[in-house]
Amino acid sequence: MNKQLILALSKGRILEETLPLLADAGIVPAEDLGASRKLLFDTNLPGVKLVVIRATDVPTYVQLGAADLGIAGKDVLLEHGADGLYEPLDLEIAKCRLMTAGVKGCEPARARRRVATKFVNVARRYYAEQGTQAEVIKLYGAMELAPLMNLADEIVDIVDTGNTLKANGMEPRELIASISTRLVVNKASMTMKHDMLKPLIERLRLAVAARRKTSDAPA
Ligand code: PRT
Ligand code: MG
Repeated sequence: MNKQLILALSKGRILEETLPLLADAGIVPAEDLGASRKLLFDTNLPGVKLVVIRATDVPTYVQLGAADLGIAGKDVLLEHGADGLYEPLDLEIAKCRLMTAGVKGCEPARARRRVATKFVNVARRYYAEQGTQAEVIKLYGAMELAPLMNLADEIVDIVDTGNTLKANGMEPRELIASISTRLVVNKASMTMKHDMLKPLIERLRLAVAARRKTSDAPA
């Protein structure tokens, strides 16, 4: 049977770290992803194709089977819900933290806190679990501006070094989740295309393990 596998990659920051990892795993696009406006690419492996799409669309493509597998941030997966997806592998790239943050030195005093974020589902779930009343406001970017402009008391956002918060007079408060990039697989594909998927997942698993060994090695 003439089967093919489609792997959906997240554009942007994650893509920059994904391509070297794929190369370590022996998966190489047939042409330079940046050199054309194409979105669907062949690879060196027969039957394995790549699509490069918005990070937030990756879980949707994989869930609905338009792609067999995908690479996406855990933050995006948590926000999406990611029902109907297997998550067989932590790729250990693009690590960061999903946190609450507020204006430095300010206690969140309001009985009903206003929270600005693009992670509305994660935020609602988190504040509900904490027993904190929160009005969650959806923003599409520049979350750290919201408290400064009195749009919100607090934000839920991704923090890496903390420099962005600091530069805007804010500080991180509570950790919601530690984030890294994950491999996700469509559940039906996992069964129907297991013979093709298994070796591909294994290649990636070995590449991640090899990197971990290198980074753990004494200097
Ligand atoms: O452009 P689009 O709206 O689609 O999304 P995006 O710009 O958020 O995507 P992109 O390309 O930045 O990649 C986002 C993915 O990378 C996230 O889903 C995470 O899984 C992962 N990631 C890892 C990060 C960071 N580190 C990160 N530092 N995503 C975003 N940031 C941003 C953060 O939002 C904040 O503005 O960097 C800033 C914080 O960095 P520090 O170092 O100043 O704390
Ligand atoms: Mg961006």
